[in-house]
Amino acid sequence: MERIFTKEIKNGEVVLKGWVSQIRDLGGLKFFLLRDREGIIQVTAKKDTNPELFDVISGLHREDCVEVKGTVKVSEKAPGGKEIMAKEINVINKAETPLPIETSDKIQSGFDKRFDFRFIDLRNRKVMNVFKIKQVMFSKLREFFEKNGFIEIQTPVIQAAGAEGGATLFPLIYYNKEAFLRQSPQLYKQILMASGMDRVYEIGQVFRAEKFHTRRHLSEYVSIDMEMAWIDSEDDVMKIAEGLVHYALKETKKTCKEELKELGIEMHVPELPFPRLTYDKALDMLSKEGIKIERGEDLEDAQERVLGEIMQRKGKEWYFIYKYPSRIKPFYIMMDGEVSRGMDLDYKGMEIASGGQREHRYDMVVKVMKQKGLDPHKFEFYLSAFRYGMPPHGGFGLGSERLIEQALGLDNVKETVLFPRTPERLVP
Ligand code: AMO
Repeated sequence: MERIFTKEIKNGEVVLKGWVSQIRDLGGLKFFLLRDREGIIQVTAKKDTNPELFDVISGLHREDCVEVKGTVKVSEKAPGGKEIMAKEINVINKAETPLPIETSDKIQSGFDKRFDFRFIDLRNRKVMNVFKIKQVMFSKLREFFEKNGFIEIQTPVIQAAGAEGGATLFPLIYYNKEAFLRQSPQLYKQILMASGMDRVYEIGQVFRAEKFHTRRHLSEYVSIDMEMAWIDSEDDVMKIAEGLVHYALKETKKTCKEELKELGIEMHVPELPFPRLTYDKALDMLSKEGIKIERGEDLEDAQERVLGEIMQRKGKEWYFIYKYPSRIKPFYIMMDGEVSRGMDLDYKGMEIASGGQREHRYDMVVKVMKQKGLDPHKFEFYLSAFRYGMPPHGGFGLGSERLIEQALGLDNVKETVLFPRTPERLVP
């Protein structure tokens, strides 16, 4: 007989495989809860009808791997209204005791312990649900890109030059040369705009050597990047960004009803279009709350949070900030004098995505690079794409972990990563 998941149990004979979650002894009746990926079911043995199995259950420990053959019985007392009357219980592999961390919701271990034993941590359904929802979210993000004519690309992770500033680069030795782990697919997605691909997206790991210990920084994260050609302004990019998150949230909410319910989360689907605040307007709004920011300075995390609260009071969780001063935007963003065509997308007070219209004129890119203290010679491979017919273009990079963190109301981006990389954590 083939093994089925607990969720698929109807009636008759079944074979289940999973972990022992809890064991109970009621004298003449012994039972345990068997947990597999999809749920939990009670497995019962009676002393008078099945003395041998009774002894097997006595020898079980929590988190042992077991195979159970038995018959489905309707039972009002059992969780889920059904139980399995065991005919055979095989212990496939034993778990050591005591367990290093808890798998139930009741006792929460600290982050460090949980990540050391992530494989056990994931046996907690609430933790597992985050990753089930994340998987659906990724497939919906992809679906949106496919529906809107974007071609999926993969660009190099090992790179010769970084696009996002030297401070956060991870260097490595590439044969005898210095190389870096990519901070972003920025340079390559732009090069491809000169190829005729027109619309591309990439979902992949990027690396930032950021010695921050915040709820929003990781040393390795998955960036959702897109780039599109023949645009008129940064507004074309904003339209794709808002369409993307609107679609992903709407469809994930529909698909993950059960998981969201178990987590006690009401996922909000934002209305389109999202508000577009100019940088000046954002500063004015903060100034009214007593927060003064020098014009020309970037918003800090705490200031972004206050802006998020102001916007939430207006019923808006999502909003763009655009028309940033040119001096705080990277060299690849188009600048109209002092004001840039860069934009950020914020979600409940946290920056989720950043992008804008790019500079596509060779002379201008070189000029701005020099102004920002970069050596154009190091970027020859990138700059040559601007010399043989580069169309106007733009795009953004969106942090997938921050998106999931905010959508699920989690306290830290690390909750959304199976094996997080932080300044202190390189294993597991
Ligand atoms: P930026 O550096 O702003 O832009 O990054 C884009 C988005 O990536 C996420 N992010 C991070 N998430 C977790 N940990 C980090 N250390 C971290 N750093 C950034 C954020 C952020 O909004 N090349 C440009 C994008 C573009 O213009 O297309 C870039 O990488 O959600």
